[in-house]
Amino acid sequence: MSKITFFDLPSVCKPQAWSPNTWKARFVLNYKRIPYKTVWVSYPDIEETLLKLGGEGKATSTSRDNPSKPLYTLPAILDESGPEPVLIIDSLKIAEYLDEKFPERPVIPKKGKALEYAFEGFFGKTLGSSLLRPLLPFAADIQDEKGKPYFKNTREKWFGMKLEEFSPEGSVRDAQWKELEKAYDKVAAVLDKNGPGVDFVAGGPEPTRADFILASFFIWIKSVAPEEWKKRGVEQWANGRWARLLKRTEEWQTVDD
Ligand SMILES: N[C@@H](CCC(=O)N[C@@H](CS)C(=O)NCC(=O)O)C(=O)O
Repeated sequence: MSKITFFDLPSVCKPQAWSPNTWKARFVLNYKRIPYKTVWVSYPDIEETLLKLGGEGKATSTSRDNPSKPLYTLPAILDESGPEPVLIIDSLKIAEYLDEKFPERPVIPKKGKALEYAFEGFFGKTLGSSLLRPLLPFAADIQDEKGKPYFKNTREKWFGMKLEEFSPEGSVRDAQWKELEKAYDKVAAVLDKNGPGVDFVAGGPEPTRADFILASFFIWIKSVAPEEWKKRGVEQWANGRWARLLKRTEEWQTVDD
């Protein structure tokens, strides 16, 4: 019997789940049909929560403004099905752990592993910062009360500007969305190499973690900025490829809110 707790970031959205990084892991749990329970942890409580569960030394990176300070992040899972509880932090490590423990319905298939691993880097490089400037102000708005000031202060510090300056309405914002669409078109151009009618990155009938990465970011955009989502016609981008991906992964977009 699986006894897994999934740590996710709360929001005022319905359902609450909004973070692209945590969605990457939630998708894996849902796809593999592993029972779990969500515990919602606001940004300022992440470090304390994970340290209490034995997360010491498991920070995924360091703080942008203080490279000597470890940065504790979500997603994380706590597996209490064995004799000792196991805490896993980081969406990729979670996918690897769950594939090992629950080999059915793998999300990192045995064949083509190298490309599966390379995809996340390619995605990150191609989308680069195009996603952040237009989306972060919206992500700030949907934080819970506790997370709001933390999100605003940290992001303003990282970028050295006020949230209001990230994506001012008008020509600046319009250009950012055009740039974002163009960056996504570059990803689509690579996926088009799979041939017509193929929706998933690895080219097979089942999704892999790469598809969940893509879908997670679209869920992020759609949940934090629903008006922009409509206004910018994201569902029409890349000949509807992204809308199709969301449809085909809908089954695994459930949240135990
Ligand atoms: N590589 C990590 C990245 C996780 C990450 O950056 N998570 C963000 C939430 S989207 C976080 O927890 N940030 C903590 C903070 O900003 O203090 C993963 O894939 O799990």
